[in-house]
Amino acid sequence: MRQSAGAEGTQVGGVSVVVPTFNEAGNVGELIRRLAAVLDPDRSEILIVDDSTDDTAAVAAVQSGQLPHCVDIVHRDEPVGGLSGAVLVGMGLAVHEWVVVMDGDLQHPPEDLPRLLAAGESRGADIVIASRYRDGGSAGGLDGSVRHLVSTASTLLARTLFPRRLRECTDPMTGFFAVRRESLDLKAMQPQGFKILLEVLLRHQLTMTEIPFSFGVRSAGASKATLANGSAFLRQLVTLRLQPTSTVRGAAAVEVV
Ligand SMILES: Nc1nc2c(ncn2[C@@H]2O[C@H](COP(=O)(O)OP(=O)(O)O)[C@@H](O)[C@H]2O)c(=O)[nH]1
Ligand SMILES: [Mg+2]
Repeated sequence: MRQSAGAEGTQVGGVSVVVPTFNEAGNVGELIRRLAAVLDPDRSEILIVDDSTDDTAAVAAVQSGQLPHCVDIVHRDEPVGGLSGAVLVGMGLAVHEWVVVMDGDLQHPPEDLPRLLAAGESRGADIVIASRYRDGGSAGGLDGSVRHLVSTASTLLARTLFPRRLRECTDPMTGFFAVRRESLDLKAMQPQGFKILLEVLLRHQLTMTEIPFSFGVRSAGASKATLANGSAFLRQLVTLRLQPTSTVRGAAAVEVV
């Protein structure tokens, strides 16, 4: 990653930003605009992998047309693997050194990207996890006490089932992270449901680090999380527990900003 001074301040390069979208027409334009402000147009790309039934792809195309940045909009008529499947498609298309995965509803602030990548570079990590539960972070944008409870309980469950691998990972449920593209083995992943980070962490040997971040309030539209996602998460945990997974090489070396 290199930083350069763009018209709007410091811009980062060497990064492919993967955004899964499902009916985010009210958010995707602002997301692309705010991402563009922190990305060097010559050394970055935004990959929108869209399964929408609304005009998310059209809105994204209009916004992209006003920018010098490389924005690819992949619309899937036959979505396979839901959110996680979409992220996998994006990872497969990515060309830059770092792959950032983030949501399309602005709950993951684009302005945190430079900090995410700087942590990976300065600490020599393969993956940087943006954590809501690290000191200085916040899960305030979770919608209501039930969502807070589900998030806390599922985090606890995952860390209990993988005590060694996830010992130093405070937020294995987050959808906001940066991973070095070359450290990914896409064929090793079997995505299902919402929790792609678990697949990334448990099926690879990665040195990881975390930064705290504040999970914002969804900007427009409604959450796509359903009870079915909850049961997919439980199936995913069982599958990962029963299958041999890789050892996280640097799990003990987590640092915090
Ligand atoms: N491509 C794709 N994106 C999805 C799908 N389901 C959810 N998303 C996107 O994944 C991100 C997280 O979903 P969201 O509904 O905000 O989940 P929450 O933050 O847990 O409430 C958002 O950008 C959604 O648009 C899906 O089936 N396919
Ligand atoms: Mg959301």
